Amino acid sequence: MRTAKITRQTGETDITVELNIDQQIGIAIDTGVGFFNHMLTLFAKHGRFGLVVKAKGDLDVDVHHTVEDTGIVLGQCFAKALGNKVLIERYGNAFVPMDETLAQVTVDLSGRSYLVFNADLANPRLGIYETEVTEDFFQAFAFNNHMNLHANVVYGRNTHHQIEALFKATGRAMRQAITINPAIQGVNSTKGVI
Ligand SMILES: [Mn+2]
Repeated sequence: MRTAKITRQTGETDITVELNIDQQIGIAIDTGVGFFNHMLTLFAKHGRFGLVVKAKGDLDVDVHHTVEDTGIVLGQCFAKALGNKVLIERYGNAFVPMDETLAQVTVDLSGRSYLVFNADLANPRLGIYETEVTEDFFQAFAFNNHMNLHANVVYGRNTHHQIEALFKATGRAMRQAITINPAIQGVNSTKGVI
């Protein structure tokens, strides 16, 4: 069973993430940020991940530290749970529509960190969530899981729909990429290591 549990404490945040990528044992998300809880719950549901997140951050400042640092710990948990990545598919791609919005996410668990993020988010705030931190979350997640993450809103109007479709698509793309395929010999790279 591929699992990880990591706690990270700084002067700004105190975050614990438990991840199980082989069994959706439960989803419980508590970050103090309603919209962000909604997004992480969707990510886990559509990725079929077991995910428990407890994040206490300095929300009296704003949501930035809490959201970015949760991305760091979630990325670290994936890296730890995946280990040497033997037999995994490595690549994943998903298109997810939500009403008028279409999002497309492609991932490569390559060992190299890169984020491409294209989304024109017209509404700056959803509840206390500041929508610009969406890119910061994906940056932190991609860099701490040493992966290429291309997150694109192809088109859309409603900012809630746009971000929600991105998180769902990321969950689905990650599910593909971490899937074990016995037909693969070693790791899925001619270099022999990823
Ligand atoms: Mn929603």
